[in-house]
Amino acid sequence: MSSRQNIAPNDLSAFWMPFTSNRQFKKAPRMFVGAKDMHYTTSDGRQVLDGTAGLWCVNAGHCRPRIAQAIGEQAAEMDYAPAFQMGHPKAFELANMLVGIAPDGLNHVLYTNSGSESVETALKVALAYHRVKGDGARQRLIGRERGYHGVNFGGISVGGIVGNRKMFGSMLTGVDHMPHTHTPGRNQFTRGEREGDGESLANELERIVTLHDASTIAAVIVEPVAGSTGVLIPPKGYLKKLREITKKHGILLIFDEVITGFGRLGTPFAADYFGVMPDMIVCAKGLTNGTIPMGAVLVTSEIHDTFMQGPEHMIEFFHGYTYSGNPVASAAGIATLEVYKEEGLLTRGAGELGKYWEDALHSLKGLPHVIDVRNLGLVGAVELQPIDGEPTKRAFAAFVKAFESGILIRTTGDIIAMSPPLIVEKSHIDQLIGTLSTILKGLD
Ligand code: PXG
Repeated sequence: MSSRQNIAPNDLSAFWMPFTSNRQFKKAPRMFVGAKDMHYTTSDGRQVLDGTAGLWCVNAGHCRPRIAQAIGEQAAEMDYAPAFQMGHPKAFELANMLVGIAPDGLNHVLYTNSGSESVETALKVALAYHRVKGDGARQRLIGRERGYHGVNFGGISVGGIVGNRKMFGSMLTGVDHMPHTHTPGRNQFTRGEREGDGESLANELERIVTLHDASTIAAVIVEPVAGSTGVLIPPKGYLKKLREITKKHGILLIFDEVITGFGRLGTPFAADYFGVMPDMIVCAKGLTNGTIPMGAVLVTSEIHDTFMQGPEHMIEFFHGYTYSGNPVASAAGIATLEVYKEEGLLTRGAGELGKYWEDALHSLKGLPHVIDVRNLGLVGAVELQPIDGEPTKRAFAAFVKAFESGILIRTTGDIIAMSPPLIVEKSHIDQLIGTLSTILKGLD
């Protein structure tokens, strides 16, 4: 008999889990089996408060009936339509809704299935845009140290997280990186954006432009607030200055808003929060409230129109995915944006609730191991002093204890990151931060 038939359905070995310590997990699995609004249900029947909106994506809270219904209906009515040379109404409807909430000027949408694919798509648009304009020498892409732009080759090349890069060879050539914006020792425990070094940090881009010459650079890509690396808030004036420099040199500016998009900062997009208009916005996650994989790239009319030339029967941009604008994903996106709108979720993190979140987070200052607290909108991070010689161990212990104590947090290195669903109430914030405080007091 082949060994195939001997594998029990609940055997954990076949699934090689992503970004997971597989051996640790499989010895002591942490399983969710249900979710509703602000909570998960574990396989042993416990309620866990979701302090991270899943993985920064369930912005409207879990299992919203409207979204579930839209998905079910669409799957029954028309499951799939070819993405190339054919259309279906909901992909267009969602694109119009997205443009409706996007900053003015971002008028066209390319669909993808994830943040990583959105990044690759935006980088390819940037390269092709310059080439179509007859400026094909602009091939360099500039990212930033500690940046996270997904896990595909373009994204890890412009990204700046060593663990995500070092195994994979030389990756894309012609890439350079600006310094990250975190200056520990100078800006610990800042509430929101700090003053002081925004311009000087952005001017590092001028140095890179001087080195390579603007005529070789296609685009700069940054997360407005760096998420995965541990919530790094940019200093005041930084993004404005990056915009000035890129504009001056004819370089496209791409905001990777996979995390900051859809209300995380108390505005629809971070571009709104910072008052800076990029040439493209990359998004995913919150677009479908985490239900169905979908991402998007929003581009200006200038970029879009540049491609719309040549014979009309010709394909203008040789790029796309089997599932670009998938009907079920589109239906999920439409229902999600309706829920955001009706409940005012895209601006809920501004004002009083954001202030409450900030105060709660900063109440952790002074607790054992806490060396920094950072926040903006409804995102926050608590940085812990690593255990000597054993980086990440302390924060991971906090994560496991948190799960056992009924709260879901996220850790990256020795940083605890939190980003609750935007439906969060003050009582949830109290529970989240209260439990975390108890855990921190008991950590080795
Ligand atoms: N860009 C940014 C800014 C992201 O945060 C991606 C691209 C890639 O998206 P996909 O959908 O391909 O995973 C991301 C994803 C975490 C965490 O806890 C962050 C992400 C994904 C999973 C976990 O920091 N960000």
